Amino acid sequence: MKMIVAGAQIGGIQKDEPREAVVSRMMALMEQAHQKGAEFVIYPEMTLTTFFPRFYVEDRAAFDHWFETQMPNAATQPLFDLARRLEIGFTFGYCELTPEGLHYNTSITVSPEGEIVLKYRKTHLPGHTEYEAERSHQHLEKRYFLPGDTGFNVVRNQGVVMGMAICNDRRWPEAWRVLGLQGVELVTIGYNTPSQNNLSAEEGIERRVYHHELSVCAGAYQNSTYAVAVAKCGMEDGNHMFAGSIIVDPDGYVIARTTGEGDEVIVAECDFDKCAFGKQTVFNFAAHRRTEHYGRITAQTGMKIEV
Ligand code: CDV
Repeated sequence: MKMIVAGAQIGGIQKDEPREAVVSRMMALMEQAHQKGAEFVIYPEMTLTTFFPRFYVEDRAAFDHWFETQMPNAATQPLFDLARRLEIGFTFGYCELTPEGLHYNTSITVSPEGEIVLKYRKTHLPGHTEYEAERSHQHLEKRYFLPGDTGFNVVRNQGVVMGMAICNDRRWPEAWRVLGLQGVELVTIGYNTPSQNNLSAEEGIERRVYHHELSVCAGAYQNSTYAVAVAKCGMEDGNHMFAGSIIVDPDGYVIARTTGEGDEVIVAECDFDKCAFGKQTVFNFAAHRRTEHYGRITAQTGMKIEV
């Protein structure tokens, strides 16, 4: 089973950029992906807005305008329509405000028929809840979002077992393994990673990009799955986020990568039959996993030094 998949990297989205303008950019990228033969397109985390958790606001409701109460909605419907016309499936991230008033950092997978076939709400929220004066940059995801309540699920879409993770999730092997245990063949990940967001002068952009790539390649290899990680990047409201969008094969090799920091499409032909080899050999979970020794993974959150 072969399919060309596309990563649609998006350059910075400024505070006052309307959803409609962003959706036009997404549609232009989808057209390009289609011209390259792609049947599935992956967009970044929080594709529709600026990465507002870099800003502090006392009354968090003042930021509700960055959330979607419906999906699709008037602004995004043209993207859904185009995808249906081109017979393309896609996934993108947005900020979700539920009818119950709950806020999530969310991603959806949409079939070529325009149906939302899977929703995922970000599990691992980085950063902090309150303004921290000693920090050079704020990262307030914990203030504006609840930890996701969906867990990591998969769906068979276009013949492929697909699952989603969002940004910081890619650094957690637990997320990958939960998807791997469900036979995932394509993990899609959108991200917004600031090039600078703490006080460590030593952690330059090069090291950050390396850790990003290391995490995605390891996750793909250790679960014998394709993975596509796609950035929103470049300068946003005066802040830089790194690019580095990649498509990775089940051996953990990068098979396509972006070269710039703006809107850009990358494609790769994925032969999903290649996922079977690792799943049947080194990572044959049924044959080799030893769950009797993994209790701490779910019983304990933080590190405990007992010696
Ligand atoms: N949006 C994110 O989750 N960003 C984090 C940063 C803050 C480290 C990431 O893991 O890329």
